[in-house]
Amino acid sequence: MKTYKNDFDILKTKVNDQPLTYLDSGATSQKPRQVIEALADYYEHDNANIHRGIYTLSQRATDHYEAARDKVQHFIHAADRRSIIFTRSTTESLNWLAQSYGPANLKAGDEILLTYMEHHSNIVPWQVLAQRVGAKLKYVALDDQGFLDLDDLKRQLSDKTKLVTLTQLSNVLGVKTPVKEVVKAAHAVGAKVILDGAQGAPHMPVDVTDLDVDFYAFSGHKMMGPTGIGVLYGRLELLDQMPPAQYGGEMIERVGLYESTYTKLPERFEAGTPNIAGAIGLGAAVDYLQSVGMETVEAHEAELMAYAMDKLQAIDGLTIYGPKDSKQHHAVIAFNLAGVHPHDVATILDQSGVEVRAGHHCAQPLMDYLGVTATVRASFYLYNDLADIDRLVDALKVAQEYFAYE
Ligand code: C6P
Repeated sequence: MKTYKNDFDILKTKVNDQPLTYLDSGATSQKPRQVIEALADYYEHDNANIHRGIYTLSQRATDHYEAARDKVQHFIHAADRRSIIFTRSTTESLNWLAQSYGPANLKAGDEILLTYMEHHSNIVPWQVLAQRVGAKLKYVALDDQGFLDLDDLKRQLSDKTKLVTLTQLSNVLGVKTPVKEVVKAAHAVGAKVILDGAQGAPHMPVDVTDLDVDFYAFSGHKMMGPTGIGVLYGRLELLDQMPPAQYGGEMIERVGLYESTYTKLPERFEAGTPNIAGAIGLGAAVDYLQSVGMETVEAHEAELMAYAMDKLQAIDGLTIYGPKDSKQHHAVIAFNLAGVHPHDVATILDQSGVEVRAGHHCAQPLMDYLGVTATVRASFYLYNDLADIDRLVDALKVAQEYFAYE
């Protein structure tokens, strides 16, 4: 298995006097040197505000920022660069849709279809919208392995459904959702589809044009980019009709004392000084991922997953949530050790330098659905290798011994 660790200096660090085994990329990924250098390079050589200055430095900063937009456009195969709006995160992208697209397009009695595996960021904004306009939220069931129940989705779709909003990859169950089938069924009743790509964009090739989704949201920090930068992709004609999400500088055409007109896409959605460095860093992350190739990223992770599933399933008293077939399970493995609280497991693992997440993973409705309050979660990325999984397994055995599991 090829190693990519050398591009990530942080992986040479120690925690608790142990070599770092980073298995929490689902929460945020590490950044390769290429991304860190792009950020430093921007601040050292090109830093200026964008779109405003007539001077050279500002033009240079603007060029880098807009080049990052082009890179993102090509990364997700959007037909038009104006469809790429820079936001702060997946969370902000989804909130903007709920606050801006929502009230302009939904009314009392309309329905929004979600799934039981959504992250809080793809639930709470819709609850607030539903309360605001009098719409109703409905949830699509999962089967006993955690896959989306397409039949249930089709049963629940009707001409009242205005939005279907779902994750591309569950941050707990590791399942992919059947996006194309969902889009086909939703469009047949005239509903729009929002895809939460927070866990999708980092791990698989994405083609929003082929998927035919109406909106796509994702975060830079989970795909080797900096924190504080995210993306909202929208179908051009939908973005064009959507009221701005925020108002202020940069997004205007002409400001009068009592009324203003707004500029064109994408600037209309980027009020104020944007996260210029963040966008440039995200562009560098896209370059990095593309230099490896998203198919290679996927294949590398599939190998890790196959190895990890085998090793974890062999541990007595360990329950894995989501499909047991490693080919159907991606990027994250959520599990529990019988008789040991997930927080205790994570604390013991930390003593061995193995960093995993424990808790509800911002998916409390899914935890309720699974009948648990919390799980441990190990999540992988390109820079992990088989030795990381061996260290996870060894540390889990230490945890079992510590808590004297029989
Ligand atoms: N999940 C996790 O550890 P932000 O925080 O805006 O970058 O991403 C929100 C988000 C939305 N959808 C899904 C499917 C997600 O997994 C996340 C973030 C992290 O699982 C932090 S809770």
